[in-house]
Amino acid sequence: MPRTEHSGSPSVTRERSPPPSIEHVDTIAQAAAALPVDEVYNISLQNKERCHIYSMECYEQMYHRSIKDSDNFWRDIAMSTLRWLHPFTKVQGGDMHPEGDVSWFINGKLNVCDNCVDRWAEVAPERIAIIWEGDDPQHTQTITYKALLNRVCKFANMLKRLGVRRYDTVGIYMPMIPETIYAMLACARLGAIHSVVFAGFSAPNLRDRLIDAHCKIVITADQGIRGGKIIPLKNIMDEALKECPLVDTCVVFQHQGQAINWIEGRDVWGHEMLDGMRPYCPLEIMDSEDLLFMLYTSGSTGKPKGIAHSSAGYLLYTALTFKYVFDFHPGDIHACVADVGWITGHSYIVYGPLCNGATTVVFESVPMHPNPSRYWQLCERWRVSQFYTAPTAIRALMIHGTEWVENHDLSSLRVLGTVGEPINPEAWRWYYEVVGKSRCDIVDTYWQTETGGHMLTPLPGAIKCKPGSATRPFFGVEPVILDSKTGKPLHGNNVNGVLCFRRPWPGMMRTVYGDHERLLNVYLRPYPGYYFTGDGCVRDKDGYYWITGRVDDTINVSGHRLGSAEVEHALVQHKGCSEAAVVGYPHSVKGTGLFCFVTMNGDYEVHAGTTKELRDIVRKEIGPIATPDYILITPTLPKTRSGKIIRRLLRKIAASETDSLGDLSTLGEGGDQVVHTLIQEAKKLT
Ligand code: 6R9
Repeated sequence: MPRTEHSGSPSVTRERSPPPSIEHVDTIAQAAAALPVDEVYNISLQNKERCHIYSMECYEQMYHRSIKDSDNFWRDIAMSTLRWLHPFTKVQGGDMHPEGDVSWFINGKLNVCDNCVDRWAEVAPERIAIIWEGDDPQHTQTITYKALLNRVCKFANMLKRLGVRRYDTVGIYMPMIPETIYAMLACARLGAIHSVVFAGFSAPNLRDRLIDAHCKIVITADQGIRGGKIIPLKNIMDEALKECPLVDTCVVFQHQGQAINWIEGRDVWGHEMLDGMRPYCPLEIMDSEDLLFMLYTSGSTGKPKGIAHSSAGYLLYTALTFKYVFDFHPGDIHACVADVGWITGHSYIVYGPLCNGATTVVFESVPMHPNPSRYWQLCERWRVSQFYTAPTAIRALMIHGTEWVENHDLSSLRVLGTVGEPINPEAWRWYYEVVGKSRCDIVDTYWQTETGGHMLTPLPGAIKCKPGSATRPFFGVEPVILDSKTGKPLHGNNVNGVLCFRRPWPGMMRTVYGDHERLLNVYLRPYPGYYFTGDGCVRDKDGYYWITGRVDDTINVSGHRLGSAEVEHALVQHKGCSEAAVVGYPHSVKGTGLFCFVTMNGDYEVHAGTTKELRDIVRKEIGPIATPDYILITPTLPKTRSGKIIRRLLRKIAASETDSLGDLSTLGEGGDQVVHTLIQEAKKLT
């Protein structure tokens, strides 16, 4: 970018009597009442292994119905899974054509917070909703559904007092603490749209997201802490707010207690204000299609997109995938150790689990703090049944050996999930054998911020795994592999192309906030009639799906999607940098690392600290997740005759695949020499 001015389980016999036995429910009757009718199984603690979808035949039957009798399939599930304040009149509208705007459960009225909190507080008030474990393992909190309702209502009343009304947008820049979850649910209660910004993002990134989302109010904490390292959240917020004229209120929660700047008239202490609030707050009656939240994700261009999700469709889809993919049964303790700043946290820490009345773990720390057994301590301590993490964390832990896992009683674990990037078979096997002791199901779940919930995934008890494959489509999902050049579907097995989806599913994004054209241009127009994922994919001889990686200019670093353009834009902010091109290369822990090729202005003198300055500028502009692995300062970049950087060549050089450079004829004058020099320089660097 040029510088600019600025394995199978026993089968289930469905029985309508005795309800599940659950630790956190005081009476059996309450447990039964808490479940939708179709969930009353004869589950006992002695036989927790039984699965909802207990065989391949069962999966195929349900899958078939979800496609061939889609309206009835989704109608039944929507009616039995959610509490409606007013029933919907039509199941689904629209299709994948740009003009065919997708909608679900049309005219239905509900409140997401009611579904996630109130209905469980009514039937199982003493059940634990949230288990919080702080960065310091000594710091913990358990919050029952009754307490959750109380806190969310107080929170909602506080937001109301501060002027928040339905459809307002609320910015949330918070550490992984219970207040963050209260904030999200309080917004849902009021019909306000939340926009959570990952607390590892820098001030410029935060600013851009707050401006784009039109936030007038933001919620933050004094400081966050991860792995013992303090993150000065309020300072970063102050910096961002200097250029957010719309924001008139900043609610601050005290978490670490160190001194912070205070702007009178704008800043308010959240905990102090909450004390004065009434714990009763009526619900707003929302339409199925009202937006629940937006979450920013990187695209091929520099500007992140506010992916916006609906209320009913999103909630139903996360609830259903949570139940089936993690084979959730009442009494299970679910630990998704992602951050709520990402979609995984939204869907599988907050909305999916709580909509099922589950107990969900909110984990503030990192896998290595204070040592590499932290995850397994967490699993042992809370008797976790489902554990969900990213391949990058597994790879990082593998390096430290098996002894960190072996000292822990992991007998409560049943399902182990991964998300964010393809998992290499070696890491898969380690997860299966060392963590799961070869008796847990592994679910490699493929999905995106845009899809709301799992799209391709094994189902415990039904779909056999092949390490590295996300296996089969979830109910209602119709994957199609297209030839990237012709756009024609590739039928049958043993095909390789780009992954698209033919039919809408309830959890599909509804718009890019404030820029609906972008939804059409990025996802629906590339292959008319299909939703385009941006991922390459193989369907193997058995009909299993294997994701081969992004086919656009986004780079998946440790499961986080970054736009090469974003990183390039950050690099050219350095006063000496004239041009930058950033590509991904295979990295043993991160999956993909960032290799940056930069050229400096002729009058700039490169010195020993230049690389560090460039690296720091990226950290400052985007955040530590985007820290470049390699920066190669070069006099020129390989370009076509028309002046376009040939990224294909840079990818090869970064990956040290220089004996297969391919066609060099597009290179401009002297290009061969440029490439030769780059290869030598890259070798020296790596
Ligand atoms: C949930 C999430 C989405 C992109 C997606 C793909 C990659 C996610 C994957 C996977 C292979 C898996 N991805 N899960 N690739 N196997 N199981 O990660 O959302 O941050 O939007 O990223 O991540 O490339 O397109 P998001």
